[in-house]
This record gives sequence, structure tokens and C-alpha cells, in this order.
Amino acid sequence: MRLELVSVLLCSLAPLTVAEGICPCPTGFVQYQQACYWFSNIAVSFAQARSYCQFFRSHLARITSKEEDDFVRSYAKETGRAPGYWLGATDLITEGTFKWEVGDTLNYTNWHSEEPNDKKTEDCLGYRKIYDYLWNDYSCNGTINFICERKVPRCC
Ligand SMILES: [Ca+2]
Ligand SMILES: [Ca+2]
Repeated sequence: MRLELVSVLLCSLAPLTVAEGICPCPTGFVQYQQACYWFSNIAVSFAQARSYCQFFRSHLARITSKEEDDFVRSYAKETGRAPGYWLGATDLITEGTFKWEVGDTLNYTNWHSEEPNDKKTEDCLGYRKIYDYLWNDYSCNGTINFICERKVPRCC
């Protein structure tokens, strides 16, 4: 409810602050093309990260192109700088076959050269800082930061 109020308020201000036809992302989200991303400043498990994103009317980030990956990794490197960030894919259903939460396979990937290694039953996808934010499979119970994604609101 509170998020809705913020959205309504932002949209009422939008004509004064942004070009016509471009809707702002909710407060705290950063925009890239038609999506909004939120970089957490807390570290939680994969399941908790999913819940946080749902609470913010979003989902864990789903990275489907090099351009999108470049933007999100750059933001993580320059602004977030956390040791790791959950993205929204797992291989919980079939070991070794990662799928996005909505069920589609990963057509674009950017794994580190030694990943995914399933070292300690690692079934959840994330960016890892020591890999320059290339992709790693983490243990889902580990605690790292996370990135939520949602479409730009259709409010204006
Ligand atoms: Ca695995
Ligand atoms: Ca790994």
C-alpha cells in the first residue's frame, strides 16, 4: 500500500521532472531500458531474497542479454560493491541445468571460467565480487546481497 502511494506521488510529479512518456522507477530502484533494479544493502539467503523482492512487487533479477548484464554488473561494481548478489535462477529441479524462476532456460550466461562447480551443493545463481561479478553457483543457504527487478511502472 505504501509503495502504491509513492508510485502515485511520483507519477503526479513526473510531468514536471521527466520527459513525457518516460515513467520513473519506484524510489530506490535504478532504471535500465524498460526495467527497474534494486540493489540490496543487506545479505540474506536466496529464499529470503526472493521474499524481499516479492514484497517490493518485483522478482530476483533475470539477466537475459550481454547489454543488461553489462549494465547491472557495472552498477554492482561502481555503486553496490557487495561480495555477492543473488540473481533469480537455480538448478534445484535438475542438477546442472539452471533455469530462471519463471521456468525458462538461460539463453545468455556469463559464468566465471571455473563455474558452475556445484562445490557444496551449489544450486543458486549470483554475481561474485572476487570474479569481477561474473556468475557463480552459490549454496542457496549462503547469505549475500541481492538484486530485484521489475518492469518500469505503467503509470504515466
Ligand atoms: Ca548445482
Ligand atoms: Ca560455485
